[in-house]
Amino acid sequence: MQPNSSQAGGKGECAYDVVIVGAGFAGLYMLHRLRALGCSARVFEAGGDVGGTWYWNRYPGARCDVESVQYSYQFDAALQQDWNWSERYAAQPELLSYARHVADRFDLRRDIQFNCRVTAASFDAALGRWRIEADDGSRASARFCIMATGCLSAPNLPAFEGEMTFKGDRYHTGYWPHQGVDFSGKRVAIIGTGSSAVQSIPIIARQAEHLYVFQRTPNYAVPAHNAPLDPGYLKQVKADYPALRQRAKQTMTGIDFDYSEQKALETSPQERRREYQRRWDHGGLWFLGAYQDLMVEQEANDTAAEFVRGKIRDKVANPEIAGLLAPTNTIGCKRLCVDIGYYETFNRPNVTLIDVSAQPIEAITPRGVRARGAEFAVDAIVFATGFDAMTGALLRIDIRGRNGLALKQKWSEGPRSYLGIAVAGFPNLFTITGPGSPSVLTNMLPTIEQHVEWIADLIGFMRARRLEVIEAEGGAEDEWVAHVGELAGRTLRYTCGSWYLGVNIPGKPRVFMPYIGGFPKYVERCNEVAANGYQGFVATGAAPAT
Ligand code: NA7
Repeated sequence: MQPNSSQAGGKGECAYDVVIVGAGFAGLYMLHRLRALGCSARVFEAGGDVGGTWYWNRYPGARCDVESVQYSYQFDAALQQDWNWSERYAAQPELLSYARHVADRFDLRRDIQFNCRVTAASFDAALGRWRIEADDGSRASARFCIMATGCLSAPNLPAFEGEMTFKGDRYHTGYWPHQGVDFSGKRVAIIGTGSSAVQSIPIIARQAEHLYVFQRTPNYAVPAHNAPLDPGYLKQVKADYPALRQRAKQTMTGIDFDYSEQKALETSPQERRREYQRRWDHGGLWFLGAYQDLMVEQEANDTAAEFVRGKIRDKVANPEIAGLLAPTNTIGCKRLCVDIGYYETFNRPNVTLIDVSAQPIEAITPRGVRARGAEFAVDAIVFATGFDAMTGALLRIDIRGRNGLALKQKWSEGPRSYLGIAVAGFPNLFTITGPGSPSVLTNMLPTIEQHVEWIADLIGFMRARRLEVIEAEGGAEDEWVAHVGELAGRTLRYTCGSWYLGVNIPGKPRVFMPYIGGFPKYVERCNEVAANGYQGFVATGAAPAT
């Protein structure tokens, strides 16, 4: 079906069945599925190419923390068989090549408009269509608007006094220069010690003359044991792919892990130590699968946390620095980091750790960073300060539903969504991996695929019945929001100042945003809703002809 430039919109406005915002892994697959339905679709992408997260996050050491063979699409068996991952955890350039390969393989680029940031989307109730505006002057209208804007795509730049006075170079890990940065011979400050910092610090430290790490909260990291993928292993995975993907779908995280059914508190200290060591030697997020009570019982969690603190003390030569690097909060409450030589980096003579937990950074000065009463003169500052997670990318767009209701207003006390996919008052708008869905607590690729397929099925259902407008019911939304909140309150993930709770952004409502009930339960619920004729939605047909 071809877009029509005069159909429903004003001058210069193209009309489509669907507009998709974002050409990351979600937007790419959504476009592919919609084409199969015969829909006309246009993707608007702020970046200059496909890839989303992996287009922007080019900081040194950026790589996925889920093994590549699982952090990949499964919708196309031939793609899955043809693509060869080179490392256990793919680095950003390889992930970006993969996204590009998918775009080319399925001829997706012709429906994607690059370098075009969507600034506004509003629902025209009279026409039953969305009107979309972008910063390059593009205008479009569409029956459906699908937000594939990512969960960690709106960089967080905290306000530091004097920040603009700094005379050197400034970088944010989530907005890294495409040509890369050479820190050789430079004095560098890095602010933050989350996943992005944990990945980049060892590499920047090897280049820089001196690296100053400003740490507000220490983080737990488990070793990646990254390595090139052995062709024999890859062959074995490919032969087992259908079964592997099925097994993964049965786990809480959507990752084919060995999750223990045992409880830490019912296991002897010697046995526990053996199990933690086994998982430490294996590497990666698998560590937290050691016992099923780790994220529910603080006492159980303490045993895993203490094991990791012991490893930090073993790795870091200076006991005072080891003490500062050792977290005291719940392990897994903030996102567990997967590292390559992070703690060992603090044994280098050219790395200084500055604890800003009790006294915040005082200011950025023309020469560097002032903290703890001293000025640290540097040539460059790296802000590894994370993202306005889950809601940030959506709320940076002026999204308006029925009667001009702004999403920002609707979500002023925290995000409200039915299944993390649809919002009452915002008909025909869908969010892929939105707040209220498992998203960031799971392997993003299968989670994205499940959302894309569910939304495509819904659109197919509507087209088959000549339905024009569908909207989540307020009651269904309320019930879902309450369910998501109730589940979150039962876990230890609720106990620390994480971005899952919005604590990293001043003024953001403290709401645990992702659905924590696990991938299988979530999928079951989505399937039930669909099987019951999209229960919790109201659909109407015969909107005025467009
Ligand atoms: P994160 O995990 O949100 O980390 C941001 C870091 O920046 C974290 O250590 C913060 O400390 C620190 N931060 C933020 N603001 C400040 C100020 N004002 N002063 C000092 N330090 C500050 O973001 P990442 O990019 O590392 O990772 C995001 C996700 O991407 C990650 O979870 C993976 O899923 C992939 P805090 O902990 O808030 O005290």
